[in-house]
Amino acid sequence: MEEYFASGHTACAGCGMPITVRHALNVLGKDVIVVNATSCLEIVSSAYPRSAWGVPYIHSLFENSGAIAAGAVASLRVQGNDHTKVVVFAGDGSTYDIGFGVLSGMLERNDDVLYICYDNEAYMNTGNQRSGSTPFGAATTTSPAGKVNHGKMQWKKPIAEIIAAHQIPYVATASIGYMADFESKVRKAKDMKGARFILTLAPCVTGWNYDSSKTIELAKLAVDTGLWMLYEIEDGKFKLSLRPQQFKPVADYLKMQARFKHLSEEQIKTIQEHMNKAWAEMK
Ligand SMILES: Cc1ncc(C[n+]2csc(CCOP(=O)(O)OP(=O)(O)O)c2C)c(N)n1
Ligand SMILES: [Mg+2]
Repeated sequence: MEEYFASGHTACAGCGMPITVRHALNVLGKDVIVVNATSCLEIVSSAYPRSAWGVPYIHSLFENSGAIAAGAVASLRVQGNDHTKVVVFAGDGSTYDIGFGVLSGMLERNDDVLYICYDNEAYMNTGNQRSGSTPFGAATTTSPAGKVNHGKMQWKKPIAEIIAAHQIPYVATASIGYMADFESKVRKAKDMKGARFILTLAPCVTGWNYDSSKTIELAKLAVDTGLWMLYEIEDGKFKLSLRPQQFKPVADYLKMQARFKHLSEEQIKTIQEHMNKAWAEMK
């Protein structure tokens, strides 16, 4: 099989992000233009004079990947090209926070763009600062755990729901722990028109601080504990992709990662209850 995201990039061993990008591009194929917001992905893949990209690639600012992608689509269509897909890869810092205004505009105009956010739950490239995506209780350099705070004090921003409120044709959540599900969502989104959004959980070895051989296991456990829900919202219709027969305790997931190591049993219970409530609301 031809690869469009080559080995030899400089991501950490076990990083979830190149796994996300490589598998998405294998499904999308050659006829794409990638727009990539400033992030770990840009740094590890495009240090001049080397490049990991086997497809055309534009690095955008942190805040404007939505606008660059919309411009690329407009330019292609004016040239009579209605087949090349424009795909954004962006991190959570860009998607949830700093690029959100421009992304919201892209969604509201229903620009013909597939936007894939690899969510590693913090600003990792600059050394693990908290983002709107960082989960409750996680320690980062700007939400440290100490005597007063137990890591981040706020809950994760429900970005997929906020995106879905723009009434675009397709919104989905995925995890690299369930690769066939992720790939089938990319395949479906590929052939749709208008704005499509896929949010993928992509563990970060250094920021989450776990054994680098456990990336896929962790990405699977996030789903199996119910903390990361897999679903699609297609033309406004919600469809759950997978419901674990029996949820594993959230502690199984939290205890594998040093970013949660300070949490008390009481705080873990709070997270368990929050997860139970999220599932009750989803139903
Ligand atoms: C407007 C702006 N603010 C801050 C930065 C510095 N910066 C570069 S990458 C980055 C972190 C990106 O976080 P995320 O989007 O989650 O991607 P990750 O690095 O985690 O892959 C930051 C803060 C920047 N480039 N532009
Ligand atoms: Mg990030």
